[in-house]
This record gives sequence, structure tokens and C-alpha cells, in this order.
Amino acid sequence: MKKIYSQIKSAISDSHHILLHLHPGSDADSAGSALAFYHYLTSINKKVTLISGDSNLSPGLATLPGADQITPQNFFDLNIADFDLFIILDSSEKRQISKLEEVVFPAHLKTIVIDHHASNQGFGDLNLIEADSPATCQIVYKLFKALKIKISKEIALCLFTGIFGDTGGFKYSSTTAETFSICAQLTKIAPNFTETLFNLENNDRPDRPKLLGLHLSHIETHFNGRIAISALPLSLLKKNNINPDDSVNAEISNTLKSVVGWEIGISMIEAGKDMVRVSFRTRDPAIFDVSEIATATGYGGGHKAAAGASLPMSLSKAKRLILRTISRLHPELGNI
Ligand SMILES: [Mn+2]
Repeated sequence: MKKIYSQIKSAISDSHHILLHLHPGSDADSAGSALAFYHYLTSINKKVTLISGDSNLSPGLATLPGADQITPQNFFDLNIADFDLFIILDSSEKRQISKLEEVVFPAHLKTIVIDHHASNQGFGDLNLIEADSPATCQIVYKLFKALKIKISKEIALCLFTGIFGDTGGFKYSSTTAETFSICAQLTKIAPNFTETLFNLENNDRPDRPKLLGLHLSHIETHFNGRIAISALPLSLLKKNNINPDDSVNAEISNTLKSVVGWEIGISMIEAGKDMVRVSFRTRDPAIFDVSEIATATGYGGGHKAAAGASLPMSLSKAKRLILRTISRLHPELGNI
């Protein structure tokens, strides 16, 4: 067995109160991996607190088993002295724990980082990072199997949903035969998985199609039509009575990159004063590593094909920064 697996096992057995969190703008992989751990840890009678972190859980994810046990708190609402272990899942850096203030770990708190983001430098005491894994949930599955942890129906449903979400429904290039064989095992344990997927994908508010419509009517192209951007100012959202929710960002950047010739799709939304959330997708991650672009802005990160950033500046400044960053990293694209 890998040394890190047994180190994680002893850290858990030595602990008394374990903290779990969801990353800002949590997704199926974040919620699925945290809830899988929640179910396992409570099954061995550990005291566990799972916080929703900076954002509210999306209605689609709220149907995952155990989601009602997630407490609506962020990291700074807690008395960290109460905890002796923090298992940090699907988070490439401390800013994915909270973006409200700088996260500092007190000396008594042991930290375990389990993640699949290539940009993760390993900021925990123990780090299980597999950048070639399509989802944190897949890493957690392999860890649980190695430690001979029983995969209950609840755990199986959470892990499957996380893998489904982060592979874009088994479409992204990190999906392998191993992913399918793991999912075959998980769906054998939780045959009702299609119900969970339906709930995940069919829990919209009326705001969402309205926001999609606004985005789709604000597409502009740059670099001779090779980069497409949709950027929405807060004033426009307010005028249309839409909450500045950035949950459709990923959907829009995906839609943009689906157009032949638009090599990078970028969706931007002004979520508040001096706060712009950005999602990047590319058709060709071998040429356009969008995680490199997001990281180079100084405020983002992610994967080669899918990345994001939260820029503390006005929308026009954010757009300029992104275009200049792309121009610097990809001079072959020519003029902005
Ligand atoms: Mn993930």
C-alpha cells in the first residue's frame, strides 16, 4: 500500500474532530468527495463538521445524500481550536478554502490535501495529489479501496456524481477505462444514480435561462475571431433583475468553445464591486493551456482544458488583463 494512504489512515484514527469544507462555487466533485468522507467518518463514529464554505450549495447538489448535514458557514465562522484535523478536498490552494481573508492554519491543526489540480503545490501536512486523475472523487475511491473502507450506497452515489461532474459526463480527456471501471463498481452499489443525475441537471431557477440569454447576446471575438468572450456588467444584470450568480459561467465558456474556430471560450461576470468571476475553456488544451492563462493573471488556476479566476477589479480592467495575458503567452495569435 502507498505510504501516503497509511499516513492518512493514522491521521484520521488519531483525530477527534474533523473539518471538511466545500470550495467557493462548489461543484459535484467538491460536494461529492466531501460528502463521501462525511459518510465514511461518521460511520466510524468520528465527530465531523462539513461547512458549505464561501458559497451556498447549488440546488442540484443539495439532493446528494447527506447534503442536509452541511452547515452554512465559512472557514472564518469557525473556532478552529475545536478541530484537530482538516481534510481539504478538490482545492488547489488555500484560497479555495475561503477567499474572504487569508487562510492560516494554526500549529495544532493537522491538514490533509487530496486533489487532482495540476497547479496544487501540496500545501497540507499530508498531500495526496494526482494531477492525471479526472476527479478528486476518483482519488478518494482508490484511497477508500486501498484502506478497505466499505463503499456504502451513499458514498457510491456521492463519488459517482463527482466523477460524472468533473469528467463532463465522461467526455474530458482525463477520462480513462479506469474511470469507467470505477464507475461500473459505484453504479452497481448505487443503481439509482440516474435519479441523482436528473436532480443534478434539472434544478434551475428562472434566472438561469434569462442569464444564459444575456450571455449569448453579448458575445465578442478577439485575435481574428479565435477567442470568444461574453462579459456581463453588474449594471446589466440589475437592469434585467437577475442576481449576479456566476453559476452559468462554465456553461457559457463551454458553449463558446464548441464553435469551430473559437479556440478559447471565456465567460465573465461582474459579481460585485471589483469582483469579476471568469471561466475559461479551450478546444485544444495541448496548444492553449487555459490553466496557464488563468494562473498568469495572478488570480486563478485550474486544468489545461478548463480553468477559472476571480479578479478583484472592474470588468473593463479584468477584460484588458485577460486579453493582454493571452497576447503575451500566445504571440502567435496576433493583434488583440
Ligand atoms: Mn475537481
